[in-house]
Amino acid sequence: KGVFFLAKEKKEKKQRSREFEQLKEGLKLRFVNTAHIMWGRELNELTMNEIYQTVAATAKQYISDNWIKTNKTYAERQEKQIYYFSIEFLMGRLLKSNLINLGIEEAVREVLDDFHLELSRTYEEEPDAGLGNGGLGRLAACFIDSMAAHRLPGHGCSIRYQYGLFEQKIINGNQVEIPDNWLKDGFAWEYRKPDKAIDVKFNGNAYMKKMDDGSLKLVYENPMIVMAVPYDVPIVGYHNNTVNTLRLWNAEVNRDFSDYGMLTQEQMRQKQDYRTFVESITRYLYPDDSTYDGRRMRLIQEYFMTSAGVQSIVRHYKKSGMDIHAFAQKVAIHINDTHPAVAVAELMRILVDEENLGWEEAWNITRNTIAYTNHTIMPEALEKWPVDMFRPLLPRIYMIIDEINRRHLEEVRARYPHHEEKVHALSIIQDGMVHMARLAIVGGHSVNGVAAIHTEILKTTTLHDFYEYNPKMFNNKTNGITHRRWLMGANPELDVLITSTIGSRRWHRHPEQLDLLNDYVEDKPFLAELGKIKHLRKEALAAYIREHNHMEVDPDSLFDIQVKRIHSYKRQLMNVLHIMYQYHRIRTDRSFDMLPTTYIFGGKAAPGYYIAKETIRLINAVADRINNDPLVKGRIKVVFIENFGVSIGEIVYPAADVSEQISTASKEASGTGNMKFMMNGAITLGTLDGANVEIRDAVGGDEHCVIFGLKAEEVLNYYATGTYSAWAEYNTNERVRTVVNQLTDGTFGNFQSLFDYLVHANDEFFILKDFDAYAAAHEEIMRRYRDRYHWLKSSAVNIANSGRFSSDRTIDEYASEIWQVKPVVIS
Ligand code: 4GP
Repeated sequence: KGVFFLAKEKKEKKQRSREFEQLKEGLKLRFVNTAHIMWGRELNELTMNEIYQTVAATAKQYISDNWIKTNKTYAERQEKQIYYFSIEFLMGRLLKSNLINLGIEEAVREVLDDFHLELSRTYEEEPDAGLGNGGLGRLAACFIDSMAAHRLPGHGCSIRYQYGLFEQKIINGNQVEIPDNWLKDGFAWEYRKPDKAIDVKFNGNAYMKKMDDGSLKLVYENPMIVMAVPYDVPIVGYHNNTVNTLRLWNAEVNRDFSDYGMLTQEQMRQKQDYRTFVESITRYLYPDDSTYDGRRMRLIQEYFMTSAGVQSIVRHYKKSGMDIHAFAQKVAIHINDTHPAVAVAELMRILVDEENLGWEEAWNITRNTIAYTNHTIMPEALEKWPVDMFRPLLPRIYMIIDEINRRHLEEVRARYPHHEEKVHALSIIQDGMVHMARLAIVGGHSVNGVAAIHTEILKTTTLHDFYEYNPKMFNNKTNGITHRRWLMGANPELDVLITSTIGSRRWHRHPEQLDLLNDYVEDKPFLAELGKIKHLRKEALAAYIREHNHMEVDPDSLFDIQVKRIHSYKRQLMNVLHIMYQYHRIRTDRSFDMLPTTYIFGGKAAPGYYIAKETIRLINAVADRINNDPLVKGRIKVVFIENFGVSIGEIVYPAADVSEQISTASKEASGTGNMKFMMNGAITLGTLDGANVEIRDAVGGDEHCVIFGLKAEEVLNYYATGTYSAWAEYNTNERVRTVVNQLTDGTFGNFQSLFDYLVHANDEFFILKDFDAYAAAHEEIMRRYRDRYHWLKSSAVNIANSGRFSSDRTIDEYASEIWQVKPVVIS
């Protein structure tokens, strides 16, 4: 039997290598042809960027075959489709992940090799599609990857911003924002579809007119029409022929717009104003929200993409011959946070005004179609729009929301007679504001949080009244990340080690099978290899830092990393205060045995967020002082990595020994960076917040992570009772006082701003309160790191139990519990 098996295996191998050679031949032909067609020159005359574009165009030929097949199959089979609406999609680069998903990365590498070209260098040429800012946008990108991987007919809908989030530079220690002109060399993956453009209407006058026969007819006069042109991006499934679509909308002037011909000066001016306005709609991600016009522009963007998206779904649905009455059985619309919440009113508008359905039926369809995810309990992110802004801009949509609310409140009053407080709390329009989360909840059939603790907080606190009103619609879907990008793509050596250790590649498709590694977490040869790979990744990050920060860091030191948006609740400030404390100890306590540590930070601060920008300035001031102090002798290094984003993250996450997840408990809805670190073998140093709670469960408790600090109930209780005093903390805790005083005593410059924020503005996020516990947690990390065997074991335990944090698992839960959608095989 053994001999038979071996022979069979040999045959298969041979067969595979024959197929591989054929694939290479085909690729080579297409690659050379494509280069000639695109550039009209010989390969050896092309720049690196041109080579990149040629490789992308070659890959697109493999993608488009499957894209056509996929769309055809979906149309023929009339399967239910999912549309994931998100104002951000933080995609990063696509070439590498597309090649991995197509299963041709190795072949492309070898073909390029034959021409003395390096595939990895072509990767570097691709700009990050920075169509997002943080967690919510990256989650959307992981989700469409997982939907395609699991053969789910799921598509994205968003905006084609001309400028992504700004590019961050650090100049003299300060964040400077540079426009991110990511489209300047074109975007290789998009397909403009002008024939599929949609009109979106703003402004004008909408009212019901009484007709002669007594009936009411909607009149919408003088709307301003903006043309939404879709740019489609193919989303490639992993080794499965599925290619879904991310549709990005671009705002353009109306199709019969012309500013030629006989025009008066006044007409000319109007035309120009119109053009200027239209062209500004999709120019920037995050228009400046410190001004009224900036905030209004954000609302315009929200309606623009939502209206275009919903209209195009209905049009496509009808074109494929399906019955509008069955819409909710065939379409799921998911709204990622409240930005696309106007989808509720927009779908109602289409069903009632254009499809002539009765209100009741339209309402049932709408509610059964739409579902909403909440991503944060931070009050500033729960969107509300002043009626005075909303109504003139979207007159018909406002009428509809008003009617939705009127009917909704009738029900509320029937449920809670004589309880006007409840009516207030549940009203979509309240005190002159339109509450978007409330619209999303009332107009949908599901509300979910993004980690178990977050969902509980939504139920008990943030959305408590809605939970009481309709408990059944609340559910939890703990976030996940695509292991294809964040492990297989970012850490190929670790991929190989895992596969050869468990003897199978099956975990690529079934990441929960990473748990087979649990059999090896005490296996010394395996741990030795794991240690080597971590070192390799640390060397790669050190090389990046050498190139970009012009400084040396020691890959043998512990790499302690915090990368994420800079925000007070994420407490980068606590991290840097603790480094200041360690520095103080080095200077004052000769017996202090500091484990050589490299502290690495990265993240952008919102341009108008003063405390966040001061925190960046402090990190850089501390880095400057400590890195140049001979007394420290390299025992501490502090690095701030500029312009953190998806591609830099792919270098950073695999290199971490320690993952800093130190948000004030209750504030971080989930976090997803924590999962990327864990999957690459870092140990979590964190609070019991967001998904940290589930990470701790997954690794079996405190032996393989270090948890510290206030619990969510304690934090919420402090807020409720107002009993926390930062001033008292400052005065009674000597360690805290020593460090905080250094903010203004000139050791690092003057940071009165941060001093006041902590001591006089009462330290909203309990940095002083948690400081001692945080310092103790660092001691514990140092103790553990010195025991190499146990450290590596912990690292292995983290990897082995990270499978549940793959977005494949999350997406399966959405598909079966919220969307009721099944996979469709594309043959
Ligand atoms: C983020 C949350 O802050 C983060 O905890 C979560 O992991 C992520 O969404 C995905 O669910 N929220 C945002 C935002 O990005 O803009 O509110």
